[in-house]
Amino acid sequence: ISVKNVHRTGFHFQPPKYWINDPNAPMYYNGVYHLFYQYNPKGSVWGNIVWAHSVSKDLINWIHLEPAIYPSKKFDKYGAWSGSATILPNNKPVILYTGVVDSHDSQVQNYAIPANLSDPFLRKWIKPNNNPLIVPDNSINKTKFRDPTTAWMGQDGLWRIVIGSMRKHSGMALLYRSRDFIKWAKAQHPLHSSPHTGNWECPDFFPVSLKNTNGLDASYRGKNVKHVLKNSLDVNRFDYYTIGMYDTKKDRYIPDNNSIDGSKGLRLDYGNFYASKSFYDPMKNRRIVWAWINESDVLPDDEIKKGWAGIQAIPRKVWLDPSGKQLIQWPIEELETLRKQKIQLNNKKLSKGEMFEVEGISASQADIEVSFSFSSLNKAEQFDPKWADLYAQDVCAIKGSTIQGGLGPFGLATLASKNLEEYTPVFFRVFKAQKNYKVLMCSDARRSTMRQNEAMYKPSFAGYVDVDLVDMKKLSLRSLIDNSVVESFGAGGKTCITSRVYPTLAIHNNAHLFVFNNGSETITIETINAWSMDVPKMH
Ligand code: DQQ
Repeated sequence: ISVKNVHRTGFHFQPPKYWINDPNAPMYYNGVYHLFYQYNPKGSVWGNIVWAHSVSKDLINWIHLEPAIYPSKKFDKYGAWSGSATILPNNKPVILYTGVVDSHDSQVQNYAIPANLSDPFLRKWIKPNNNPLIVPDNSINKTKFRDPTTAWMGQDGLWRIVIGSMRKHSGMALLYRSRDFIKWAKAQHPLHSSPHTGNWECPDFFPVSLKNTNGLDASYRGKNVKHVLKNSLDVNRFDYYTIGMYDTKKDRYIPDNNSIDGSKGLRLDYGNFYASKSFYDPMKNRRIVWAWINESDVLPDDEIKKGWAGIQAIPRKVWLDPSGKQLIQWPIEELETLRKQKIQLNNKKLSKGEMFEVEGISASQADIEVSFSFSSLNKAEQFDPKWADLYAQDVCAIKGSTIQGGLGPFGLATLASKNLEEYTPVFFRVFKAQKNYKVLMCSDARRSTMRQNEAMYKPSFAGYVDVDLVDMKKLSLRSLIDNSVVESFGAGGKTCITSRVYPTLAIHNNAHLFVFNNGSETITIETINAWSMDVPKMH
């Protein structure tokens, strides 16, 4: 197997070669899903950014087209950066994107429209001459003014967008309004801002239903909704969100009391997952979120050798948890069309220190769902009060998957070599804190590869799972394993963690998959359903 392909993913979205980053302007239009994305047509490191364009009928099999937007005019000569699509009344799509206008990264906002609405793939896009639409006023830092959202319309008939920005270390979502989509005026106040959060990239603002898992169009104005504001924090490269109320009179977004901005807040994914963007899919009445999963092999040299860098996460349906406190995400159902051989196991007990192999599927490219249960919480280990100030990731670094616990650690050892020289464990550890139980979910890359290099990024990614184990002594886990990526969904999608890993032994047919329990409490595996995953068409 050549260096180029050893770690290449099988069922994640990728072009044939070179660098990709942010998903841009995902949309559904006349029977076709579109995905644009930041792409370097000349190499496998970031640079020369254009908007690559792919289309699909099912979000799984893709046709790659010519780039839709590439730098050519004064208003985007130094780069066509991220942006979003809006479908205007009369079914007319329009893209808003950030143009870079000089070598200092000064930014403006532009629009592009399809050249020919009767082309089912919308191959050609026009950048009209009245661009740029929005230039930064004097109060705005020109180099931190980018990534316009999908527009939504208020009761007053005005369109609104937000643009990511920063002023004096406060991250902010600048609000602009327009009647005709051409002339835009900055609102006096940002939609929302938060001190000490640094620059906000790729903001995403959308309504979620309090009633069911259906998605809502950005302009939805009914009752029984909350709003979500997501931003991608430039300082640590994670996607954070809050849930709150959109005050349409003041045109401001107010996060709920328990929903906080910044690095102590909720994350869409507690691993490698950035610059996400959602869209409303009217076909299936759902909201779908895309995100960029970058490489973690750190040395740019690796990427040059491979000839490719970056993948898109499996699209996830996203909705509000019935508690109203967090989002739930789940791989879109279309992914299931790639499931091949299946194995199923029921009712298997795993006592302390036990481990068994899940055989009969290809462990380097698989979809696995497991449900665990246990009969008591008594053995849960103490949660050290000192850990309250740590990030979950740091607690995972302290406890890991091998230090024996009480209730857990139990879970999957993914992309494992036969003798466990390499593996990426995805697991739970349950702690007893002062007032409640805390469920830690980890996807720990520290033993993922034998490759020795100080620059390797092998974090012990982790997040807490907000479940009530007193009522239901069960935890479920789903992992999508794809050669160099493991995307995991805890408790039905309450906590999601994506790891990029680069095994040297656990590749292709030499990869193994185990289930383990290193806690003293016996765990019952109620069911395992696991499938080998097929390779979709991407050409
Ligand atoms: N990537 C784009 C920017 C955006 C950043 C440039 C986020 O528009 O802020 O490629 O990854």
